[in-house]
Order: sequence, then structure tokens, then C-alpha cells
Amino acid sequence: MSDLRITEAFLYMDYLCFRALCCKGPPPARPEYDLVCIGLTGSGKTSLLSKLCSESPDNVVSTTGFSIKAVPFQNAILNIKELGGADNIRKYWSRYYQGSQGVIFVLDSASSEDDLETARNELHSALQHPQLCTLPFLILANHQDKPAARSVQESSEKLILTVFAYLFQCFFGVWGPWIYLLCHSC
Ligand SMILES: Nc1nc2c(ncn2[C@@H]2O[C@H](COP(=O)(O)OP(=O)(O)O)[C@@H](O)[C@H]2O)c(=O)[nH]1
Ligand SMILES: [Mg+2]
Repeated sequence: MSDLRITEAFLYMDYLCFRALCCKGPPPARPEYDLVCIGLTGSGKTSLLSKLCSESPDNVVSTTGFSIKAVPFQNAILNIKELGGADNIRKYWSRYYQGSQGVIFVLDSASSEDDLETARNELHSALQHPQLCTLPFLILANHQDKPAARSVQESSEKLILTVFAYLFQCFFGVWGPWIYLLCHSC
């Protein structure tokens, strides 16, 4: 038996002893899921991902194009792809949808009516997109700490009631989108 085979045999015996003593093997690998995070510029996408990764909010810089963060949870790792929300970038969002297994849409609850209208149009386009319309969908009403913030109720009235049409539309699909509206403050 070569030295290498002997070393391998010892390592395997060590592993068997470890299993016998601890009654368990090494923890199973956590499943990974690919998510896409969209929303207008300034809605708080990068801040949200930084917070989920326990990073300092002071290091948040404006996203040009897109960036990906691996967010570890106890039972899974979410690879979240943030797509820049500027006017000239949003038209390319759909090119990055392929392979997504879930969607996070971040909304600035304190935005102007014009921006809310833009956000609603983008949200509806995403909800109708063939690569997203059957996926779990999280809508995050961000900037709730600002005095001008619309309540979750008001945001949902302005976004969700019209979204129900799409929910109904997707109801005939196998899953349909799952829509949640959450509050988040910095
Ligand atoms: N007051 C307040 N500011 C926020 C909140 N979320 C993000 N911001 C700020 O909004 C600005 C834009 O945030 P950023 O995460 O870069 O937005 P993104 O363009 O969607 O990625 C930054 O100065 C953040 O600190 C929030 O919930 N409340
Ligand atoms: Mg960003």
C-alpha cells in the first residue's frame, strides 16, 4: 500500500470515529436559490442586502449595472442579484431574469407620486413577465421611517389592488405569484 493510500485510510478512520462519537456526520450543504432584486434607484435594494449580510450601511454605494450577494440563512443561501434601477438600465432588467427562483421588489414608500407610478409600471411588467410570473414575489415597502412614507395600507392600495388583476390572471397557472408586503425601516 502506498503512503498516500495509508494516509487516506487513516483519514477515513478518523471520519468514522468522528461520526461514531458525535452520532452525526458533517452538516449537510445548505441549498442555494437564485433571486432577483429590482426597484427604482434609491428604493433601498443595496441597503437591504447589506443589512441582510450584516454589513455596515455606511458602505452602501450606488449600483451601476448589477451586483450579486450571497445571503446566508440557517437553512439556505440566497444568491440575490440586484439590478440597477436607473431609467437607462431598467429596460435591460428582463435580460437578467433567466434562472431566477424568486423576486424581491423594493419600493420607496416616501417617493413622489410620479415615481410611485413608475414603480407600479415596473412592478406590473415584472409580474407579467413569463420568466417571473410563476415565482414567489416579495414586495418590500421601504423607507417607512420617513415622515412622508405612505402606510403599508396605502401602498398596497396603490399597488396591490391593481396587482390583483395579475394575481387572478396567474391563478390559472400552476403556482401564481405569492405576494407579501412587508415594512422595513433602516
Ligand atoms: N431613511 C431611510 N433611508 C434609506 C432606507 N433604505 C435606504 N435608504 C437610503 O437611501 C439611499 C439609497 O439606498 P440604496 O440602498 O443605495 O438604494 P438602491 O439604489 O435601491 O440600491 C441610501 O442613502 C440609503 O442609506 C430606509 O428605509 N430609510
Ligand atoms: Mg443599489
